[in-house]
Amino acid sequence: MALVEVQVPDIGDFDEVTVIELMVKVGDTVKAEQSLITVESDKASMEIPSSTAGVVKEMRVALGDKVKQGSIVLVVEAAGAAAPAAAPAAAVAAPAPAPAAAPVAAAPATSGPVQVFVPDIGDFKDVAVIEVMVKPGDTIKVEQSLITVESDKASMEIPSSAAGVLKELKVKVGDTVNIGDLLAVLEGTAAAPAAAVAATPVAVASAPAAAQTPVAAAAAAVAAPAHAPGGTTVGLPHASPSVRKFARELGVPLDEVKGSGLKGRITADDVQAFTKAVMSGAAQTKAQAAKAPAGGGGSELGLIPWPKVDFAKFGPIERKEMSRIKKISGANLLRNAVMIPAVTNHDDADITDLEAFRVSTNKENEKSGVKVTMLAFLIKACVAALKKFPEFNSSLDGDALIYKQYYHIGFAADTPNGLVVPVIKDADKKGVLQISQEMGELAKKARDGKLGPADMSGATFTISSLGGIGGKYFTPIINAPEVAILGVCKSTMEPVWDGKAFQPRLMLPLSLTWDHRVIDGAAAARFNAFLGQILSDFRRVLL
Ligand code: CAO
Repeated sequence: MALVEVQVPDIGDFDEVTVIELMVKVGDTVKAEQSLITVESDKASMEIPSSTAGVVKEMRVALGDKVKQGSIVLVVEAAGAAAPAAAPAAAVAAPAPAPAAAPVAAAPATSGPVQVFVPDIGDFKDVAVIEVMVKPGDTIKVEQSLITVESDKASMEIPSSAAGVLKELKVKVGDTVNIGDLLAVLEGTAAAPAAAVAATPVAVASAPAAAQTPVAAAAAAVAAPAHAPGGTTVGLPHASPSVRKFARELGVPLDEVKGSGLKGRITADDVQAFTKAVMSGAAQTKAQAAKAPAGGGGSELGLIPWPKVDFAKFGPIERKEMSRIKKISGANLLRNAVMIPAVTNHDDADITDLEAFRVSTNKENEKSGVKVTMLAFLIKACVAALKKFPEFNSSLDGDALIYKQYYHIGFAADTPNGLVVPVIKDADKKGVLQISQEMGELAKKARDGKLGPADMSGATFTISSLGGIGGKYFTPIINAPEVAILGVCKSTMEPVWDGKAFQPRLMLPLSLTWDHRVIDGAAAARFNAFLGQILSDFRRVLL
C-alpha cells in the first residue's frame, strides 16, 4: 500500500486556477479518474480527476486555494500498485500544451468579413452550446467570450479570435459544436495585431484556413481537461465561469438562484433578477432569513418545513406565476403577520343617519359628478379618532414612539393584479367631497396599474373596506410601520334595542387590528366606541 500524491495535471497554459469545490473528503474511497475537485479560471471551470484509486488520506487543498499544474491536491493510499509517475497528467488527458509559437500566419490583419471558428477544445466532441453571450450588432474585442459550451465535465467559454462588429452568429443555444465549426462572422475593424494573435490561441480560428488546421494552440484558450469520464458534479450550481464570477462579485449565493437557461442553467440575467428581488424585499437569501427575527423561510422559527405536494397526482393542475404586486405584498404581509403581536377588536357603528345624509347629499350633488362614499366619511371619522388617540397614529422606532402630526390615510384597493394601498394625504385638512373625489381618482389609477410610489407612501393609518362586497367582520393585517388598521364590512339593517323597543338601524361592522406593543385593549375598545359615536352622529367631528 503506497501513499500517492495526486497532482493537478496539465491544464493548458493557465497559471493559477481557484479551487471552487471539493468533491471528496478524507476517508473517501476514490476510483481512478474520479473527479476530486473543481477549479475555475475566469474562462472555464473543470474537474480534476484522480490519477489513482484508493482511500483519501489527506486533503492538501481547501476552497479558495489557487492551484496550478503540479500542485498536490490530496494524498491517496493506493489500492494496488503505486500509481505510475506520469499518472496525474495522463489521467486527465489534458489538451496538448500550446506550442510557444502558434501558427498564426493565416490571421488577417486588415478589415473585412472575418470568420470565427471553434478552436481546439481538447478531444471534446459535440459539445452543447448552453449560452450565447453576444448578439448581432455587438462590438467584439479579441478574446471576448462569445458562447459557453458544456460537456459532462467542464463548461468553457469560447473566445473570439478577432475584433469587429458581429454580423452573424452561426450557432444558437442547444446546438452542438466541434473544432473548426463556423461560429460567427465579424465585420469592420482590423483583426488583432499579429503579436497578440500569436499569444492568443484563438487566433487560429480567425481565418478559414485555420479550420482545417485547428492547432493545439487553441486548446489553451479554454483549457478544458479533455475526456475525464466518471461521476457528475455534485452540488455545484449549473453556471458558466463568468456567471459565477459575476455572482461572486455581487455576493449572490448561486445555489439559491433558480436557473432559467437550458437544463436549468443559471444565466447572468438570473443572477441580476435574484439581486433585484432581494433588494426590493420580494425575496431573501437563506443567510438573511436565518438572521432575521422572523423571515419567510420558517426554519428560523423552528417550524417544520412547508409541505411539498405533487398536486398533479390527485388531478389536473395549472401553474401560474403570481403577479409582481402579489409577490411584494405577500412578503410584506408575512413579515407584518409574524412580527406584530396583533389583536383585533370587533364593534358595530350605527350609520343609519349618516347613510341617509350621504344618499341625500349625492342626490343634491348628482350633477357635480363626484359621488360621496361611505369610505370618505370613515376617513374623516378616523382622523377625529386618531387625534383623540394619538398612539394609533404613531410608529415604533426601537424603544421610542414616533407620533406623527399629520394624518395620511391609506385605503386598500383591490386591483386585477393584487392589493395596493393608495394614500389620501392630509385628510384632516380636506372635506368629505374632496376626499371622495381623490379616492375615486386614486382607485382608478390603482386599477389601471398607474399608481406611483408617491401615491402609496407616507400613510399613518389604513382602512380596508369590504363594504361594497359583503361579509361581517375580518382581521386585517397591519400595514407596518403603522400600528393599527380598520377593517370595514357591509352594513346591514338590524334590530337594535333602544331601551323600550327594537328599532331598525343600519349597522356597520368595524374590525380594528392593533399592535399590542403600542396599544392596549382598553384603548382599542375606546377607539372603536369613539368611532361609533362619530359615525352615529357626524356632528361630533366638529367638536
Ligand atoms: N356597507 C354597505 N354598502 C357599502 C359599504 C358598506 N360599508 N361601502 C360601500 N358600499 C356600497 C356603496 O354604497 C356602493 O353601492 P352603490 O353602487 O349601490 O352605490 C358600492 O358598495 C360601492 O361602493 P363605493 O363606490 O363607495 O366603493 P367603496 O368605497 O366601497 O370601495 C375601494 C372603494 C377602492 C375601497 C374598493 O373598490 C375596493 O377595492 N375594496 C376592496 C378593498 C379590499 O380588498 N380590502 C381587503 C384588504 S385585505 O385583503
